[in-house]
Amino acid sequence: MGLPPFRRAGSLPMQPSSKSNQPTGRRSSLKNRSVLFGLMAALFLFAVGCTKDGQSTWEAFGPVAQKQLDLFNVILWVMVAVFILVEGVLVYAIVRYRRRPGDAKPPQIHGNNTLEITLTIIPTILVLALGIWSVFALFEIDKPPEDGPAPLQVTVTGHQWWFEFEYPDAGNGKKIITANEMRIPVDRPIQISLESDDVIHSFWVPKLAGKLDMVPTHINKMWFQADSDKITDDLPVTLYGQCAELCGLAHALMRFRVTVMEQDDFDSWVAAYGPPPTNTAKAKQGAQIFAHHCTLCHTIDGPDDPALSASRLTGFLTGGDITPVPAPNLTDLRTRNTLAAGIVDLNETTLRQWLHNPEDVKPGNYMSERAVLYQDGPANLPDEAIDALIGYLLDLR
Ligand code: HEC
Ligand SMILES: [Cu+2]
Repeated sequence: MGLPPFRRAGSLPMQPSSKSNQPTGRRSSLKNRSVLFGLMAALFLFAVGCTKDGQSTWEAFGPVAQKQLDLFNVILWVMVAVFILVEGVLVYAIVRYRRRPGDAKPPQIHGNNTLEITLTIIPTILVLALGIWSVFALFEIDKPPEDGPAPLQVTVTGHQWWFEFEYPDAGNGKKIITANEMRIPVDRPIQISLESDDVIHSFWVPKLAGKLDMVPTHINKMWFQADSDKITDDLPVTLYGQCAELCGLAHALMRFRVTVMEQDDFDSWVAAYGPPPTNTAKAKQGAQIFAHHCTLCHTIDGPDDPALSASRLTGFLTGGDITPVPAPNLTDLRTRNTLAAGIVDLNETTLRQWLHNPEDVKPGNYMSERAVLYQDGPANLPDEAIDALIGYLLDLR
């Protein structure tokens, strides 16, 4: 037959015998192939589905993200060019010089010094150039520029499954502890220390900087800045962040927001940070219920007392059914826009749902698991009590 031995008759679809013998099998394999193609296309669209408004890595709002994006773009496109070139030559050679029936055996050669040296030198230069440039870029974005404005310090602690933000000095020596929503002034470097109280999490705000792990017993440092000339919308602008390290049951529900504000607005927020007022009967009632049911885990009257935080953490790590756990500081809850680590918008309805049964809003969270109130599912609290709590926490009049 003139075919090499591995081409056994019937083993390839282009063999006339298989074509005439199994027409249905061929059609169904074509169908399978289109299904597969469809799935791949859907997966691709899904993968590129992060919109510009959302959590996009393709848009940089500051110098750190911009440098990383530049690096990424150059490496990506250089490699795309190399890929197209190499694959192009390969495919051309395969098609153009394929073996045809009756072809004589081609001359057998070995080695080609010029070609081998060229093909060693080009990739070496490419890899070295991109490597050296990457190292320089790393040093460049390692620390905020020294001649710029003084950085604002923020310590971010990862908890299962929410983020805690601590400003040792947010302005005029005022210390602030808040959760899940970080506020930063525009055009000012933010120096971040990353910590974790339980497992490894990862801190990621794509438009400001690449991700960095939050590791228990070890502090990782990073910085970023939001530049006003890169942000086209009016301030304040809200950016999306996300825990990027699988950290347990509710990992996918561990988001956060970064709100970029004018320095003046930031200062007003700092000045207003404090416990919700208790100047109405309802708020007083809410405060009492809060003191009774919630202060085991939550602080509401300013930054958490370090000794209390430590004892909550010990309670959490020692385990047991009903113990204190680290929980979001609720001092400024009324100034926030989201609830339970950015899962839902914060309003009366969602807060009611949360206080009625947190498990409905965020499956697996440690409030429903560990608070006495939720041991049998929904809270065992009268509606008026929940009303009073909402009025107090959100400062409703
Ligand atoms: C056993 C400890 C514990 C008790 C008691 C507790 N909570 Fe929580 N609470 C938590 C934890 C942990 C979270 C974080 C859940 C998450 O997002 O995964 C939380 C989250 C919240 C949030 C969302 C905060 C945010 O930043 O979005 C609110 C509001 C809240 N709790 C209110 C209350 C109120 C009101 C009470 C009392 C009726 C209460 N909690 C009792 C542990 C507790
Ligand atoms: Cu996490």
